[in-house]
Amino acid sequence: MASQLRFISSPKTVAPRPGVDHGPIHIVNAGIIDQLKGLGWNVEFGGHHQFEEVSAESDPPIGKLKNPRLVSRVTNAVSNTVSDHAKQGRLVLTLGGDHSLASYGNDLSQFPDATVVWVDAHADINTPHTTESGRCQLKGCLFPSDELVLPGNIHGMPVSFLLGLPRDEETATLSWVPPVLKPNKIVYIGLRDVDAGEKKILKDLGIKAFSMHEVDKYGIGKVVEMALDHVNPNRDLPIHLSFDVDALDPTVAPSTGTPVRGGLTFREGHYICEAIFETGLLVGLDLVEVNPTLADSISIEQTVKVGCSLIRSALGEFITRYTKSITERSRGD
Ligand code: 5AB
Ligand code: MN
Ligand code: MN
Ligand code: MN
Repeated sequence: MASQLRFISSPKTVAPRPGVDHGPIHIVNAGIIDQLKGLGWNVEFGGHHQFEEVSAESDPPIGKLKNPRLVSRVTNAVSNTVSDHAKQGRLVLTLGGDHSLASYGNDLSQFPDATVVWVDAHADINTPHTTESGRCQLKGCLFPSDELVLPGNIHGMPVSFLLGLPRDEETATLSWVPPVLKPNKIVYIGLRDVDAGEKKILKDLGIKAFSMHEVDKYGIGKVVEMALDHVNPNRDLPIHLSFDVDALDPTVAPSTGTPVRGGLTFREGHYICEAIFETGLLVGLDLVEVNPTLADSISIEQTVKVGCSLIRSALGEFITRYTKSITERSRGD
């Protein structure tokens, strides 16, 4: 059966810093399709999703939510496309764009038992009520410390939508997102910039998170093992890997919208991808938040290349042993 590559452009206006919609085009131009074919995948490229620009006047905030109608339309279209391909047994790779994609919402609907491994500096579990403003420095972000991050960024909220947390008039426009995720089915790796409201949600719901502190303390091998033990103790449930490049240290992936110091090394990031592939349980993969407009050309190339190599690692580069049947089916072996 074929694997399906799905490339997503999400709109410029979603994340606080424009340009993240260009990430997928750079990753494609860097040769990811041929690279994956070289790994033995039967690749179907679904094309770039393009959406018309919507003026700020025609999409005013709902509560604090920025660009709610546009984001809703984009993510809904992406979600339906992903769903169509997942239904046909394809492993769907979604390139962002920012993390508001939430495309795996429908992907997960195809796999009710699926578990989510969310690799990120951020928890992306704000609700339209907890989202807060603050200075970059206080937010942990690397941009000039007096720069103000305004609230309402939907890329900081997808997990809360998948959990079905916000359900009121502020979120009506995004109420189509299926609440497919249970708190015990998601695990985080790489966190180091979590807002106060997010910490409370994580604590209240008992969601397991391995921050950079645990990565330092136990090493990445043990952390991945503990993370999988939590959500997938018998290693028999499908896994969706959602990888935000800002989980990596900014020295490794500088060209991203919300870089935070003290992140995963090049190898730690790749190890996570390799270990997930090795389980044979991967059913969906997102690689998001590559923003090719935020740095000099060398940093951009570095970030695009690291994005490509994370994808290759999650899809089997250097791993000859994989244990279960889901990936074998998708890989066409
Ligand atoms: B990303 C922040 N928590 O809600 C917010 O890059 C950052 O998808 C969100 O992880 C970062 O605006 C979203 C301060
Ligand atoms: Mn994210
Ligand atoms: Mn992030
Ligand atoms: Mn971001």
